[in-house]
Amino acid sequence: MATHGDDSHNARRKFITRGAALVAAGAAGAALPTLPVLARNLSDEDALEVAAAAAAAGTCPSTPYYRRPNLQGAMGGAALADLRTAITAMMALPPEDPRNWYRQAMIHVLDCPHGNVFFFSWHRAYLYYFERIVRKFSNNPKFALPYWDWTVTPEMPAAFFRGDVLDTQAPGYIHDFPTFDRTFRGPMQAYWGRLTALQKQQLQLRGLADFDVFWAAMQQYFTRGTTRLLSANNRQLTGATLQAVSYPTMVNAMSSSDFTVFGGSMVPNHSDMTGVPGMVEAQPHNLVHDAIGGYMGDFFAAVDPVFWLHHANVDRLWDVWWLELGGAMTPMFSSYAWYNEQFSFFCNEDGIPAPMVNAGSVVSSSMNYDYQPSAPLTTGPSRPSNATWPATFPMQLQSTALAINGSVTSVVDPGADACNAFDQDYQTAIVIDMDRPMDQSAWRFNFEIQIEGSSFSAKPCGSTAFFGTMGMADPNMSQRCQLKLGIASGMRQCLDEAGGGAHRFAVTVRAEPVGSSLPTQILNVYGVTLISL
Ligand SMILES: [Cu+2]
Repeated sequence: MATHGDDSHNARRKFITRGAALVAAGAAGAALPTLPVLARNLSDEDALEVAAAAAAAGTCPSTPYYRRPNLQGAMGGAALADLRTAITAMMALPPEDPRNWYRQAMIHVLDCPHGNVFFFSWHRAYLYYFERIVRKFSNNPKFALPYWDWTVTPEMPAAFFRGDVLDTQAPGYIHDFPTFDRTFRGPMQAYWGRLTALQKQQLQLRGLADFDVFWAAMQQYFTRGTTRLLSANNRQLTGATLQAVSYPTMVNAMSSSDFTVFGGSMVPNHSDMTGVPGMVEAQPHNLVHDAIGGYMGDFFAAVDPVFWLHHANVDRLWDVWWLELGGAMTPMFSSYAWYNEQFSFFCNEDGIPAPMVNAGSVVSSSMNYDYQPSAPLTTGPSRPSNATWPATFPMQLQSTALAINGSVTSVVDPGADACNAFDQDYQTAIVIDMDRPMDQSAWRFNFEIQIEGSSFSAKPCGSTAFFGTMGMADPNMSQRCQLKLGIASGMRQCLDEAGGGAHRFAVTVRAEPVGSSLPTQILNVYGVTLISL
């Protein structure tokens, strides 16, 4: 085939321009155009065509529009009732059917990106097809996935603890690996035999080189325990998790208009999980997963129905950031690798494979849905491009070995301009560069800030954690990694107590065990950097 580099380039530029208009229209509440669903494997040129068509398509007014409801609102109960009906039906499907409840959850194990720039768009596509399947099996063509806004309601909804199918303790859930193995090994082995070359390549990149490696991971999820840590009488998010979902943390997470800060760093492909997660992912997303525990604590998380409401909220936050708070997606559209990345493991409501290119799962309005508004969020002031203070402040490490229940401290003097900016709520973050733990789900990192030599106590300024154990078999994963933490309030508190002027800050990172295992590994810490967002 002839290449038309110029044409593609122009098509993409057109899409960017129109996409921006489309987004502006969406934000203004105008009627929104629709996008044909990408239900086949698209070439690069096709993708550009479809995206351009989508942007031009104010012309398909007949497709219904879905508004995903707030679980706490008037529509929440009815949506949960539909979800119950659909889960019951999906659990009853044969294990060979890709719409079976467990089969849907295994898509996450096989393909979900975490810690990189594909986190939001991949999960958007996953929710999109799941929602279509629920529409079919709830017999409600108007079903839209409800979301759980944990910032407003930091406790797991009671409906998930009532012994019906929303409760993972209900009959119908499998809690022992032998039963799971008996039911699903054969069908999954057959599925593996039918994988496309692209799927095999993507699994390889993920460290799932063959079926046995995958199945060992499945066994591990059951071995780690499937019972939630939260219970009917203990539904509250507490401590580090409560801070991670709090309003100040969200303001910080929303404040950078750069998608690779908000949404995760660029990596060559979505199967590569060695990037730096965005702050929504690393803080509320990961810590809520960990706090709920059971299936939610690892990559088989989508077996727990609350997964879908948790991720609907994460997905909603992407829209809030982009459509309401001035986040900039547009630079991403010129990244060929990001725009054309292929997701190849989804299926539609008829059980037919439904490959998706990343470009197809970026604009929620083009996927025909939006969100019922929840409590408004804002951004804090961000560093202006002509700021008199630097964007990054490398800190001096005072020690380099981090063990469970141990800590490392580093110090920096950001100078008077930066301190003044921080004192006026300019948003800041900390990046720690260290070894990736072997058992990454067993570690949590709590950060504290103190003005050096101050008589005031250190201020907790947030916590971050990894999610899941995926990739433990992948040699690429046992290497250095970076975690970024938005500082919710510690900096401001320190400065308030210390008065104006320049100060030397000390940041202490404490490693704390999550769950019952107590890792003995010592992590090397290579650097800590303070960032002005
Ligand atoms: Cu998740």
